Amino acid sequence: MRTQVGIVGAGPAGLLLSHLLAGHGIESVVLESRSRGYVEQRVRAGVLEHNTIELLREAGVGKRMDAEGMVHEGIELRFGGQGHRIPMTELTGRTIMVYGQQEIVKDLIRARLDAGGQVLFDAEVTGVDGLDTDRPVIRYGDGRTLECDVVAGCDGFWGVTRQAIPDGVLTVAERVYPFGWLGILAEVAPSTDELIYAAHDRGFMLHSMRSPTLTRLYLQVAPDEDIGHWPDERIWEELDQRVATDEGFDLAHGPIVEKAVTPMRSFVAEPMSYGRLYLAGDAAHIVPPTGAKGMNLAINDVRVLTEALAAWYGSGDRELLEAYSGTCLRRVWRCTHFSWWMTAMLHRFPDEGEGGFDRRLQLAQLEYVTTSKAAATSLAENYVGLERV
Ligand code: RFL
Ligand code: PHB
Repeated sequence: MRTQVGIVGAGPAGLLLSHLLAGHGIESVVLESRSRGYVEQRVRAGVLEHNTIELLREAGVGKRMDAEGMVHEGIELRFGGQGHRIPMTELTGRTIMVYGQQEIVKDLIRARLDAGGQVLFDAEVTGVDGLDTDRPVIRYGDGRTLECDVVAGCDGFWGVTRQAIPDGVLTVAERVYPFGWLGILAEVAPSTDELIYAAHDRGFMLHSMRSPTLTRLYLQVAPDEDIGHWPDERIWEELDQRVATDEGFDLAHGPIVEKAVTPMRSFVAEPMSYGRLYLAGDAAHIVPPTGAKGMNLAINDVRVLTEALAAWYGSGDRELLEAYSGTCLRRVWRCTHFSWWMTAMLHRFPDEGEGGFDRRLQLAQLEYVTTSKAAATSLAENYVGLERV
């Protein structure tokens, strides 16, 4: 088989890239190791920043998002028994949307298949050859091959495309955090209208949502926490304690329909390209979820890559392709900093220094961002998403 752009991975990055390229008349094939049902049910991100919302609308895949997504104008930071609202829209003029990543994945798969696009499920990529030639070849399934002009590595952190880059080419910057998140999805109406990020003495918790009848909640736990030690009652008990306020707060409980532990890391591989391979999304960089940036970065990468490929196919101009990695990495590092900063401010760390020094700094920082307009605006403009570059 042969195509123009061979895309590895049908996550938000790979699917959106295929869709955007089709808008420029560029052909692609998406190869995905998992089944369609699996990728459509995988519960992950929930927060879309302003640029992401706009891009999905411009690309003609925003209809269900606009009908079902929940527009948010603020978030709450909760600590010391009190809630403090960050009025993001008042401070920045922008809003965010809560709409599940798997819903975007469903919308994109439908759009690709309706347009006659090729998305091959249960097609695991085992290797990529000839990246330093102008005819790279992707190997998948039982001995099949896809020949293309360019390979887009959109296969996430554990994928194979980054591994295909020869040793010594990439510089990797990494931080592994000493905790993870236990995430649940519960069939119960959200207990608040806005997200709550709680920096409790017992550890961080986050109250998010997916719909008027589905609540998404997270608890800071050990990175290697055994989910078997967390029966539903224990999860609710811990959430109740961490979300509590001095006035009292009723967290609605309901049947838990999904639970999983995710370790947390920051990871950036540079450059994001090698020969005819371009990495996008989690294949090139990972952020801890505290800043809600991972999927938004993945989407920004493929926007930049689409423009670069359209220029190259259109006029043979390689300038944007050559600038691809540098253009993306500026935003990646801004978001890596923001995600690290939010993570550091909100979680309990195993070693907090002499007399709880680090904890005192966290509380001083929380106090500052919730009382200073300048500090709150800085948080808000990063959260809703900085301007496109
Ligand atoms: P994905 O979604 O991991 O998709 C990669 C796809 O590649 C496939 N694949 C292969 N296919 C063929 N051959 C192979 N050899 C392959 N190896 C892998 C995989 O099956 C998969 O389908 O990467 P992509 O597209 O770069 O998207 C990135 C996002 O998924 C990720 O950044 C976000 O989910 C991160 N994230 C959040 N991001 C946000 O912007 N806002 C949030 O609120 C947010 N919350 C979160 C998150 C991630 C979380 N977890 C579980 C890590 C909350 C959590 C708990
Ligand atoms: C989510 O709804 O899954 C979510 C929201 C905000 C975050 C991370 C995850 O920072």
